[in-house]
Amino acid sequence: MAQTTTLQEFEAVFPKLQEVLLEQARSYNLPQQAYDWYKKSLEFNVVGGKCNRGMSVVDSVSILLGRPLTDEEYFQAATLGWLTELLQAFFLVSDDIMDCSITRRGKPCWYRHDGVGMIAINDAFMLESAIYTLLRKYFRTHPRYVDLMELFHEVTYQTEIGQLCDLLTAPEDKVDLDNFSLDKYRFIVVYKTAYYSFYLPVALALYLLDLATPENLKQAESILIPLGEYFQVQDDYLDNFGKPEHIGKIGTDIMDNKCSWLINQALAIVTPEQRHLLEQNYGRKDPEREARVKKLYDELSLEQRYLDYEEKVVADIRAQIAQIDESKGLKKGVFEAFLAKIYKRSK
Ligand code: GPP
Ligand code: MG
Ligand code: MG
Ligand code: MG
Repeated sequence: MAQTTTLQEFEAVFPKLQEVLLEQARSYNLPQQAYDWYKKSLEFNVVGGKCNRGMSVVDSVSILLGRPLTDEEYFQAATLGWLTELLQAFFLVSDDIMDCSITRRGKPCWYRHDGVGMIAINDAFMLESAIYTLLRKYFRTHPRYVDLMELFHEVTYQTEIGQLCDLLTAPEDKVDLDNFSLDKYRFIVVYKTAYYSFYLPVALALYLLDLATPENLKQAESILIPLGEYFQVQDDYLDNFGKPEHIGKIGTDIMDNKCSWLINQALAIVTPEQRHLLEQNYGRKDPEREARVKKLYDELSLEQRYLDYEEKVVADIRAQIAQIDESKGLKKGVFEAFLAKIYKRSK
């Protein structure tokens, strides 16, 4: 049976990649102050997360090969893993500005650090650039280099259209609960989360091993997208029901007027009076009004509704995994590993 990587092994690869990025900056004679800034941004924004996406690339490669990786194979897979973490860092630094978030990974969001502010926007762009610097450095002669590059471009676009819909369904100045629907919800989460968090790591593993075909990529997508949808439902559930000390971030979905899973569930079962309460209190930057919505969520037993949803969706996903035809280069274990990592997660 193939090994699964540890955070410690995975993190051990990053210093070498960081050095490549800093070497690039030095080759442009970046002034010392800017060089130090870039180094700090890399250290603060890229390292320190759970690295589930990055480590999934390594584990997927190992499962697809059916054996532990050599040092060289580990380095290549972990490098692609770190590229997914750079993409994630680019998204999170930007998302926290757009969502007016306070904390991330248990610390103040980058844009809220002293002297950072809107420079964080440029820092986010530089995190994105770093992906292509490293991809070129290590994979330029790989037979699937262009596929790897196009995959990052496409997944970035997909995440951006999801984020656009997420933001447009959550205007700051106009609360209109009719604007929410489960169909819109599904579009938002599939694009803003599922492609980059679930499809990307597996597609990278298939390309790295030069096993990717249009058929197996489609089949992987058909399971990974529902998995990613489930993952974002968990994120929305934890936004309200998770403990900030435990999840490392303070939920903002109610005040931000988000088309979240919880509000969509609430709207499906509210009485007219309860709907009126939501209309008066949802999407306002006021902690007292937020507390009223939270209380209604409890009265509506949304926690239990979530637990029921979780059991049902996991049973569906397990049934889909069971149907995978392993003769096309995929392995059920790739998907089982993802599911095991997120089932009943509390952060
Ligand atoms: C998660 O949504 C989605 C993203 C982080 C993608 C952002 C995309 C960009 C193009 C910037 P979320 O806001 O619910 O995440 P969290 O709860 O972690 O803030
Ligand atoms: Mg967001
Ligand atoms: Mg956010
Ligand atoms: Mg969230």
